[in-house]
Amino acid sequence: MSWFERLKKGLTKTSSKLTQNVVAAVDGRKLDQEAIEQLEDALIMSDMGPSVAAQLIESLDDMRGRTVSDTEVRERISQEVTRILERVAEPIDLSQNKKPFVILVIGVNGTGKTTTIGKLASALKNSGEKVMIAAGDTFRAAAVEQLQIWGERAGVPVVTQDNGSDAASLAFEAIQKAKDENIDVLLIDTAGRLHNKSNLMDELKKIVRVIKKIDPSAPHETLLTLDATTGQNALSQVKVFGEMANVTGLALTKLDGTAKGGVVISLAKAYDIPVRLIGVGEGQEDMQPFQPREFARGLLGL
Ligand SMILES: Nc1nc2c(ncn2[C@@H]2O[C@H](COP(=O)(O)OP(=O)(O)O)[C@@H](O)[C@H]2O)c(=O)[nH]1
Ligand SMILES: [Mg+2]
Repeated sequence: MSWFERLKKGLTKTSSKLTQNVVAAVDGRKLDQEAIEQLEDALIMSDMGPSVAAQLIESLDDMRGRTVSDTEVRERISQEVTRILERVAEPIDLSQNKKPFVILVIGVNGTGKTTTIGKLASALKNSGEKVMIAAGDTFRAAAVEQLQIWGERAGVPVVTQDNGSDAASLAFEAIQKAKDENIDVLLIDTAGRLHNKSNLMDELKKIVRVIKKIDPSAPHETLLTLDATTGQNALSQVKVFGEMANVTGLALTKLDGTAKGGVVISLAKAYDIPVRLIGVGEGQEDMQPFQPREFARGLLGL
């Protein structure tokens, strides 16, 4: 399967519902006010949010009063979606001459931090980088094991400490080790507990402080993972984590498991944070760089 096919397949839940609703709205009749309103509802239902939906509807202005096919409408919407997404589509820039390039991965529990690290480790290794992983979720033994499995699969070393040890001290050890071993990219996993905000905030800040002791310019990327199945909820997570850390990129996971894929557009419009990666499945291959046109076309089932 080509990566576009994989992407398209991953977005099926959103695209089939969206296409069905677009067809129902425009099917063989004039694009009148009623059809427009029905279209707007369809867009909002895919979790794009009202402001994006309004912008997309505006892009159909010259079609009003005409009889148009659902494909024409989907093509037009996908063009406008592409325009919105282009602003935030920026891959992680590894060419900054940092060694190791430190990527800190943060986010609410279950949003896909560990999985994203595993997938990213494979992809980076395959592109020739020397990669190391730090198992910074030191609270759960299962989390460390999960990461070790990903590490083995990718052929990437995983730095661990005893269960319950201090995440910051692990990060410190890992970055030192990465320096000694001439590692190109160090991926640091973290524990995520939103219900314990002040604790989490303190721990994250401590991790960052400790990393900076070794390299003041690190972390070079702070990646926030967001579970797309939570829809508009993801927006508030960006806000909360943005207050705790300097979030430099987003990874949207589980797009395959939801009809709420429109949330990516909502995020792009609300925040100017680059979307680095999207997850469309649980496998090693199911993580892709974010490409706006392909994403938009996949989302609209084109
Ligand atoms: N379907 C699907 N499942 C995913 C994706 N990313 C992560 N998961 C699953 O979501 C669950 C939680 O992921 P995990 O990486 O452990 O989250 P963490 O708690 O943030 O580290 C696991 O069962 C993963 O396999 C994705 O893109 N698609
Ligand atoms: Mg985890």
